[in-house]
Amino acid sequence: MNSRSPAPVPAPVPAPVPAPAPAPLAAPQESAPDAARPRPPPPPPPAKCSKKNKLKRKAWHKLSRKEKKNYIDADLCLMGKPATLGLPAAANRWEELQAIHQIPASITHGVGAFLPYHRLHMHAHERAMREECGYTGAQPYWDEPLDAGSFSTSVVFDPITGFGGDGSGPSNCITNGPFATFQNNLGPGYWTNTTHCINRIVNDTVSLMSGQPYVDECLAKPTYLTFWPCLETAPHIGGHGGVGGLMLDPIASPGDPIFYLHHTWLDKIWWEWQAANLPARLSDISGQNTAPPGGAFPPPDPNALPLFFPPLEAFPPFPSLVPPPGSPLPVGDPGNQTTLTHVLDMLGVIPSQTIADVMDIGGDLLCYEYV
Ligand SMILES: [Cu+2]
Repeated sequence: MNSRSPAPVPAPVPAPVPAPAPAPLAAPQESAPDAARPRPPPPPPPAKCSKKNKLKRKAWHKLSRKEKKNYIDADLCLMGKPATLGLPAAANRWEELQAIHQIPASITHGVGAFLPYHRLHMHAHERAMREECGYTGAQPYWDEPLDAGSFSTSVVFDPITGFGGDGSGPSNCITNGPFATFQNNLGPGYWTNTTHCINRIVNDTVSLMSGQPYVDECLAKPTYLTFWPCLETAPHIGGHGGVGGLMLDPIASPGDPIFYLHHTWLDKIWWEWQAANLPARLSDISGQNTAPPGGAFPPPDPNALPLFFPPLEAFPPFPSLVPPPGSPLPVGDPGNQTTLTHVLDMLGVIPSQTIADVMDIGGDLLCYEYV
């Protein structure tokens, strides 16, 4: 199903000219013809995903203290690693993962690629932690219905074992926990990119939209075309608006490490929906590639459960979802219909993939399960 190659493959090397017998004093390396240069080793064959090697993604509240610490240490490790890709304002590896959300935000929200894009983004984060910071666990998720209506007392905000608590003071900066001193260089919004703290304005009322009735409403939808806008509305806004502050910035929200727990939760719901009708839902993708005018979120369904929209004045006004003129934007699909061949551009942070590559979480690319 991987019609695109997942990783840059070295260009084919011309057939080597029969080499002369090894000479004791070879010509200096730089003057050797290309064909005579040592070849890079071929990339290892992709590991086959099996029940045994699937990463087990667990709920945050079920992790041991040690597992929580390992996860947070891996985030801190990424924050301490230099950036190498030249993405605007990204000063460390962790912010490169934020930049791949910020730069294409207008074509990854309010569109059919919303869920596939965020699935791959979660994988990019999990993979960076494991491959670059020695993390051996999987990406955990926030089981949000447990805390719906009472985010302020959630274990995720524990200052010792979690991500630190609510913000305070004029800028609503968080004041405790492992990220209290982190200075984030991206956002707010597009390209404004000023250095700021991680801030939060926890809102228990808005967090009601993370409740089980909203999840169940979405799980009952018959098609991706109705499921995805449902999920992007209440459960999605419940997490972003319930935490508030940076998390409520639709463009730069991965500046708060909680983002990854929230979007992994949404990914779990999507997988639950897919798993309820396999294999049909491994290829059910649809939607538009351009967000509707007026914002990323689809209009609320008048027959749906009540929506508690976050107080927009609690954060500097949302930047327009339209990126500044001249911004380079990757193109996912020709035309305005989201298809399986839609390219999810990771801007070099990890290899880009197609939507087809991420439809199955138990495929060779992703290879994880929710437990
Ligand atoms: Cu997003």
